Amino acid sequence: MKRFIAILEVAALSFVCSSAFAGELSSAETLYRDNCAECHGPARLGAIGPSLIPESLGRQKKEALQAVIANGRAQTQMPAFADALGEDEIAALADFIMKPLGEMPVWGKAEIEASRMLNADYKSVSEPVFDADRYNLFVVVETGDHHATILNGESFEPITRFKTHYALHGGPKFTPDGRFVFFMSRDGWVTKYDLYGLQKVGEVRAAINARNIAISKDGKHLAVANYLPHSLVVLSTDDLSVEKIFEAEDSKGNSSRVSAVYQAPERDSFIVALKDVAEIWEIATDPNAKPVYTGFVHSHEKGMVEALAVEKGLFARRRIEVSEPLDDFFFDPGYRNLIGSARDGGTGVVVNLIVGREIARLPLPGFPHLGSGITWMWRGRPVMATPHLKEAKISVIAMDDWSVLKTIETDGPGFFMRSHENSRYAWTDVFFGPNKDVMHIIDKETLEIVKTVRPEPGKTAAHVEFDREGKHALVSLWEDDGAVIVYDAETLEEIKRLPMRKPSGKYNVWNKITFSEGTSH
Ligand code: DHE
Repeated sequence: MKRFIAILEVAALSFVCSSAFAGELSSAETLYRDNCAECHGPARLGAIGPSLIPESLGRQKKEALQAVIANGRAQTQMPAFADALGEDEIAALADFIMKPLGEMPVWGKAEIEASRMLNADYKSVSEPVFDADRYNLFVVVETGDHHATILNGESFEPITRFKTHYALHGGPKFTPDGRFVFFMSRDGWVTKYDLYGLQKVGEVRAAINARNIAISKDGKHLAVANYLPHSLVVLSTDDLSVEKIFEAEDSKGNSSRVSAVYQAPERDSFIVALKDVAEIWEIATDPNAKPVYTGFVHSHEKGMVEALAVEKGLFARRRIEVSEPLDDFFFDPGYRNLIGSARDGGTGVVVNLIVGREIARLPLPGFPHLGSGITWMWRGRPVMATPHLKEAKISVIAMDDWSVLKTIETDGPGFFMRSHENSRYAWTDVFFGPNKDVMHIIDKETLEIVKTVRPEPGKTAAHVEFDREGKHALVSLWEDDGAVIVYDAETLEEIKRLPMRKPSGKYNVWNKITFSEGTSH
């Protein structure tokens, strides 16, 4: 760890010299240096504590940050500063950490490799060390105190619980055999965990600020999508070493944040969403991938069009030009088309991955959250349903002609939606607004809400995941003193409540490795 902190400080030096630290320090900067830098790094990039930059702080408001500085964080090493600092000083510190960084941090192969730590005590086992269906485990991410619980998906008893990095985000990703799981924190840490031996295998910091991860079809490569720096990092899932770093730039050299990376199993590739440029990338994960031409030029001499250059084999990159930057992708079951959100928050754009161009646009006002959509067959037609982050509705879209089949009114904007092949119901939360404590249950045949449950009045209910057979639906009580609530997926009655610390998401091994149509991938 000491070696990593030393590397982090060297990496930070370029900022420190060229940023405000080089000249007169403002009072907030002095306060930061004297009170925070030791744990959070001289340039706010994190050390033993998380990084303190807007990209990592997420949606936290100034008041919430002030409260953490004043009172500390329970069950962490974050101390309370209320006795040492005045209210004005705490407010100045909160303002300071909410300011964007002045320059792009350097976080290349050397820095990533230097952060890599393999667990010297790790011992590989040939069989799971617990007595439960290895495929029907749930991995529950508890962001309340930054832990993960491995839950038996039949008895709903916790098998083990362990500490994670601060602020995990996005779904953990599983190797195709369900043996290993990879977690990612917003601070860019990737952790490999053995679900048979219930041990951490190792970890590496792939970025300063990361968005999500995706695993390749063969389970050998893990891609990390990053905002800081602008990069896509590909790691070996075996030992977390760096295999490839793509600097995120379009074909004209314009730099971009990477919004997300997805596995396209049917295509044996990663699909990459770029936040600031009008391109989507497809990165081959098949060592024998067909050549991809990176451009064409008209040769007057030969009187013909010639290929400029070609990328082929593993990690060959194909650039798909689109009319505007697209985000938050959902794929049809065959991974032939993706639908992404346009920046206006009111349009879904369908891109056909075979021909590599847009084929349809559909009106989806109110910021659809396409990434958490689900799909099923409805009266012989493939449909998808998506909640909206800013409007109280669910859109049901026919994927054969990309028309909006139905808009279902809800009690407020939602975040996550879930179902299972064996269930006739789809569950969706009302994440925002006064009704954040309810979950709607929709009949997938009639497309009507058939029941609304309120697990705990006034407490946010969110994020559902089914067990392997689709017999139970697990709902999060998204609070620090929260719970995972197990419902019978047929009778829709609560059958068990397990106390948990803000269980932000839960992930069933079987549903993930089989790409169940009712869950995220
Ligand atoms: Fe997420 C998944 C993007 C805010 C909790 N979120 C994802 C994914 C993306 C994404 C691209 C899919 C990744 C994957 O699983 O591989 N999230 C974004 C945003 O752009 C947004 C709106 C703003 C941001 O700050 O990044 C955002 N997300 C949040 C939150 O505020 C949530 C509610 C709390 C948190 O922990 O940060 C949140 N996002 C989640 C969760 C998943 C997720 C729990 C995994 C869902 C799943 O079941 O797969």
